Amino acid sequence: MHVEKYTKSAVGHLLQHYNRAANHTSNQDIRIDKTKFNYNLCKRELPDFSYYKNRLAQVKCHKRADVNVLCDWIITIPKKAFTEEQERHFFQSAYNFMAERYGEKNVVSAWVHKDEAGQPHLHFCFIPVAIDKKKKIEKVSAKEVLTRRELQTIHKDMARYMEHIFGYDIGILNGNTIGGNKSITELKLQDSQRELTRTVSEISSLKQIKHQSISELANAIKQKPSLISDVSQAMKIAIGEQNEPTQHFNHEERFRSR
Ligand SMILES: [Mn+2]
Repeated sequence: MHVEKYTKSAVGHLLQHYNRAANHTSNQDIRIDKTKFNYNLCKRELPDFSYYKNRLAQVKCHKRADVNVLCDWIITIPKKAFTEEQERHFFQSAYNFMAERYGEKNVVSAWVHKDEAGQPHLHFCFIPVAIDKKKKIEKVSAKEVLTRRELQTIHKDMARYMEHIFGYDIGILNGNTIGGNKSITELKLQDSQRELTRTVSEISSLKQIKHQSISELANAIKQKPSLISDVSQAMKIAIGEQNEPTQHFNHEERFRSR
């Protein structure tokens, strides 16, 4: 099991990726004939994105674009012979454990993917809500929810919980290297999302580039993902975070644009 954190700009796309509402016919890693076997353990009346927006509106959240508003614990079923019923029991138990730990109302979706290469796995997606001790209000803070201590203890706690449920040590995998609990596409998607978010926020801080140029850039990146690092580097040079040998950068410009 391992966790990923995402900013607002990634959420819409991610939720569609989890529930397979996005078009995945071109994705080689997803076997679309098996998509019908996926299921969501989080039953809501509202669609996931609406629920996410509603819940987010109930808690304090900084407006900054780099705030992590969604976390995803990916829990892979161990490579053992499980019946369909045992598998469901495993994921339902994992869901119960996580919902108890992070608050049921913070759960946005909990899809079990059975249509990817590797083992079936659960994407336990939630808004990281902590209590502001001073103000006594709920606030979004991945930092305070997923502390170092939390990351050190959750694996052990979950293993103990599962042992209690199943009567023996089920052997929960730690980390994302064993068993391939994540498709390469997912990993790539995350990297691109992260880079793109960074690049786009850097671009918007420049303000000189019109909206259309951003769409064009996004399109270009979609077609050639390797562009991202070039663009990102170019942006760093442009806003003065990185030097280049023939620097003709105008510092006034930098301050005016912020
Ligand atoms: Mn998946």
